[in-house]
Amino acid sequence: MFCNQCQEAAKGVGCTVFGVCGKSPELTALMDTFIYSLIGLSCLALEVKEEKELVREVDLFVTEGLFATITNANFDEEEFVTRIKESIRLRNQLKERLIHTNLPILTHDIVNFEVDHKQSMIKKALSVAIHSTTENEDIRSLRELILFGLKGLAAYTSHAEKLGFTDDELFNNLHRFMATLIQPDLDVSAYTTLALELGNVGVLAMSLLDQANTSSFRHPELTKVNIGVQNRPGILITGHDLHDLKQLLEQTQDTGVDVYTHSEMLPAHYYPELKKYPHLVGNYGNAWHEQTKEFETFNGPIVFTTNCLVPPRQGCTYTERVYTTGNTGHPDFKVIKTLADGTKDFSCVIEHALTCAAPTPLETGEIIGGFAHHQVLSLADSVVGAIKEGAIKNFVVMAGCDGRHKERTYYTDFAKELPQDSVILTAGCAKYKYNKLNLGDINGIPRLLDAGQCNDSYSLVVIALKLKEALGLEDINDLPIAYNIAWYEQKAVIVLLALLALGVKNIHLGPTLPAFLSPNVLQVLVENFAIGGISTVEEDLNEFLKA
Ligand code: FS2
Ligand code: SF4
Repeated sequence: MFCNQCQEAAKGVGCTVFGVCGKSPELTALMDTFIYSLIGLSCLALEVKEEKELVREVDLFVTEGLFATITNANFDEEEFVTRIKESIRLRNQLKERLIHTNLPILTHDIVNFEVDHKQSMIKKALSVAIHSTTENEDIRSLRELILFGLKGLAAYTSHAEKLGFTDDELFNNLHRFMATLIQPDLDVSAYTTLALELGNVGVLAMSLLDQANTSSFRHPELTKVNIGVQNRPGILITGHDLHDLKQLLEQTQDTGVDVYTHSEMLPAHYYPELKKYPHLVGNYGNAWHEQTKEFETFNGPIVFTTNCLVPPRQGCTYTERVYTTGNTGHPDFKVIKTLADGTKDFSCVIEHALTCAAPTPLETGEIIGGFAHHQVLSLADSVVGAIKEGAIKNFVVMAGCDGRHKERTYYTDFAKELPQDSVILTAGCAKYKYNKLNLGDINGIPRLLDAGQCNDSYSLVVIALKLKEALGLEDINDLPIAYNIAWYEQKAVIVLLALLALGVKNIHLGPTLPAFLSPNVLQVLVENFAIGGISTVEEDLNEFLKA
């Protein structure tokens, strides 16, 4: 196997024996063959434009398929066997529509290969995995950058679609960029341009998702979230899918069961249309990688709506309490299927919860969040006033992901050591490294402004653009904002490309730089965008802060 898509890639190069995340060589191979089949589908979808219904089915299949291959989303080999078969069925349908043409793609292996059983699917990966498609390490690096960015793009597109928001331009671009991954005539310069262009599509996806979330649940607002527990049985919901949470909240009303959020589901508490449910009682625990400890003490059932899922360890007591839905999966966990009308029936989870004890408390108190663009802009006068009078000297965007690596304590230390006149803008599960530090406020403005999930990094850009306007600056890079971003999986890749597309420079990525960036590709990013890694807290504070 070879996989280098996340920050945990073994030895900073790639996992070759077994995934640090728990992905087996067989699962990796199935995902590789599946992605190959999806690229073929995208190539055909670009040609079959007049068959609108069929193409929309393919749009969604490719989107959901890419999402399922994101780190820590799905560990179920049989799920990928089923999806590869479905991909070939759809491929043959699309080919039927093109039978009267002599398009070159129709003779390509990518739309003709046959794999009818699991072993042949695994074998096929040896020659088609994205990492083995070229000897040129820079082209390989750029193809990986684009593929991993597309996975993040697919996740955001999928979330928006679940709430009824789609954009043909997004799907067309998804297929267009997928098709570039097998083009033999694209050189390093063409792929570099494409990678940066993909960032613009990322902005479009994040903006659509922002619109979907805020139209469905209204604008996030300043909210105090309880981190203690109540005495009734509870269901813990994790991942990023707010649509699933909404359905769970409706179905648990008046059942005697409380709902708690875990990890990236925390920002659900900030939305008026979700926080209005009195039985959405609090946030339990911390970031995703703490789940192996925290699920033990939660006592009730747990619902995974998206990544990050950690495979259960031997001897753990919670396996029979875990349910997955959507693109997440693990052979040891039960599945909540999507019904024909697109809804989900959580009644078995609710019945299960009623047989369980209430959660064991982990901590007490409250955390504050809800500082997405609408809420922050309503405070714009105070914020601009504080900047002008020098009370706020710096903002530091510390968005992104949390992870298991010990060196991530850097982010806790960085937050602690920041001067008192600095404000952290955060989004994503990275916040758990410092969101319980009680960092205080500046003239009533909290020193930690949490905009929401990783996809709400878009909110931080909106805030930056508005501040630029309010302060009469020419360039977004003239703002007193430093970017110290922690990354882990592929949604962070599309967020990074989106920030670059918006012209943001001097982004620092940590705790380590992506293993899939070749030295030459990294050099291009350094020269054009001054991208860098991190060093010690002391050195970085000196280097990053402008004033
Ligand atoms: Fe955190 Fe995991 Fe949010 Fe990432 S829960 S690292 O998928 O998307 O961030
Ligand atoms: Fe390794 Fe990350 Fe790939 Fe898992 S997703 S196999 S940890 S590089």
